[in-house]
Amino acid sequence: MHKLSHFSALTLTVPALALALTGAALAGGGAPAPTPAEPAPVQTAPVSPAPGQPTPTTPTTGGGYVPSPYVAKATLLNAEGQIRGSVRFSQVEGGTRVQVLASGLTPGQAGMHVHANGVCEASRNEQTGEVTPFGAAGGHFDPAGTGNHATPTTSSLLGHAGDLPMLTVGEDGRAEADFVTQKISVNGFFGVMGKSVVVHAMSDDYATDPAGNAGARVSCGVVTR
Ligand SMILES: [Cu+2]
Repeated sequence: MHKLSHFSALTLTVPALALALTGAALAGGGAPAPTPAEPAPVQTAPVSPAPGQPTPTTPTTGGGYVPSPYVAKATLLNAEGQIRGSVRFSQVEGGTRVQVLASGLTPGQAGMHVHANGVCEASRNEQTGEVTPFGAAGGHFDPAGTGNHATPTTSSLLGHAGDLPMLTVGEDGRAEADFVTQKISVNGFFGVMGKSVVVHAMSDDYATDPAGNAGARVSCGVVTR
């Protein structure tokens, strides 16, 4: 790890990313190749637990918020555009804390994922004409390109980073969740900022590609500052 202050590390990140992008665009073009940049190595908490470290299930700071600039939120809307909950992401010791309050869901277990696009519009299949609510949110957030729908504790290098634990929905259609995960961060390579959160109608089997057989997209929220 380079001994950089937070300030200099931050200022280096954007040029490094720009170099990486330029390098990708110019690949094969004969231009001088910039030093390959690893994906956003600074600013974020480790995504994977250190070897031998248990996965924490609660924040280590007494359950309160940890003061941090690394906070993001999403307002969940249903397909009619009505507010149906909120999701808060905060960088805490041990990972990213995710706090969910949701309503208007199908009682039982409901799959919940970070999806790749920060858009909650419907999509339309050009061939069949079929409209998918929140289809524009795309597939599961998978920055490592694993193509693998997996469990909420699978490393994001081996499965979708966006595969979050299911919500448990009461008979009143409401759900609450509060957990810490190491699969995602607020910003950076595994960052949820600018992505979306989608809650589904059915349970997630944590296995079936691409989306765990979790059924229709019931609510969606774009993750913003
Ligand atoms: Cu999903």
